[in-house]
Amino acid sequence: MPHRLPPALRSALGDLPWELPHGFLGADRETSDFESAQAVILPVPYEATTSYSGGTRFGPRSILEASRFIELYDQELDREIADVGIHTLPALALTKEGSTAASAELLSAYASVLASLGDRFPVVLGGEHAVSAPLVRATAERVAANGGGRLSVLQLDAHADLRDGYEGAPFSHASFAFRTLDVADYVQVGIRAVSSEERQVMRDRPDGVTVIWADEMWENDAWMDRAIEALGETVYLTVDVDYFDPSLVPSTGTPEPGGGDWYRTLRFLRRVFAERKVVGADVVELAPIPGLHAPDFLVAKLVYKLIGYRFFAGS
Ligand SMILES: [Mn+2]
Repeated sequence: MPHRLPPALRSALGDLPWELPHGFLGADRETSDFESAQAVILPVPYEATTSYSGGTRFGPRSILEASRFIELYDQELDREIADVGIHTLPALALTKEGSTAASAELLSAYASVLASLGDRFPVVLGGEHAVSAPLVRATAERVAANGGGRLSVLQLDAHADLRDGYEGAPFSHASFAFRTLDVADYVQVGIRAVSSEERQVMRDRPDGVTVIWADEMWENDAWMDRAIEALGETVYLTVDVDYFDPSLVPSTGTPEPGGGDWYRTLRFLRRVFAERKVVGADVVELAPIPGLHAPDFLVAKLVYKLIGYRFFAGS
């Protein structure tokens, strides 16, 4: 379908086999139109403070590219999730004048995006995890302004990101959660690499930070109840892809052995979406490895599942 062709060319060239567009799912204009879309993808390929190995700025592009090859029919939910309409915004290129300026820019940009979305479900594709601090803050402020109470953040991650700044940068990928403890409570799942200081932050704030250690997840499913009970009514979901075992997703800056697998994670997330109101999500820290497509595809499919669960988790 020649969705992006100018009208003047459509009649003459409309039957040619044009490549799919490069937005999420390669969706054509009819199914991805902003007005009718119920979900919106915002790529934020921001990378400044990655500590080990880089490449997260290529994450959004690889996720979008891989998403073009996802089967639209979802066997678990028995429907084409894409029918909800998924619109992909242009990528937001944040300022390079330091992480503090970039964070402020994203806070104000995302607040404006949220104000224009209405009830649409936003999913941000990072970029490094530093982007989640302004996303959480803007979401928390909007939820509070609408009388929704205090925001809970569900963080799937190998790391707690509870450092009070890292290598001189207050808005670092390693401190996004600490930076937002004033506006949100955290439930952190899959954690398996923390500093002594972060462990102390967890001990000092038992109500503000609930931790599900990765090794607990492999014993039985009791952690799922504990995690969901700790979540308030309104939830923001942030997925650092290093949450997954690196045998599934080696394409990330600081991989840690252990962590989440595919089906257990989906089972948990479906319950979260069914039992709580999830108002937004981000998926960050994919640093694609050229030629290794499976992790990119996993992350793209995860994003598709999140959108599916948002609208059909209880069905
Ligand atoms: Mn992490």
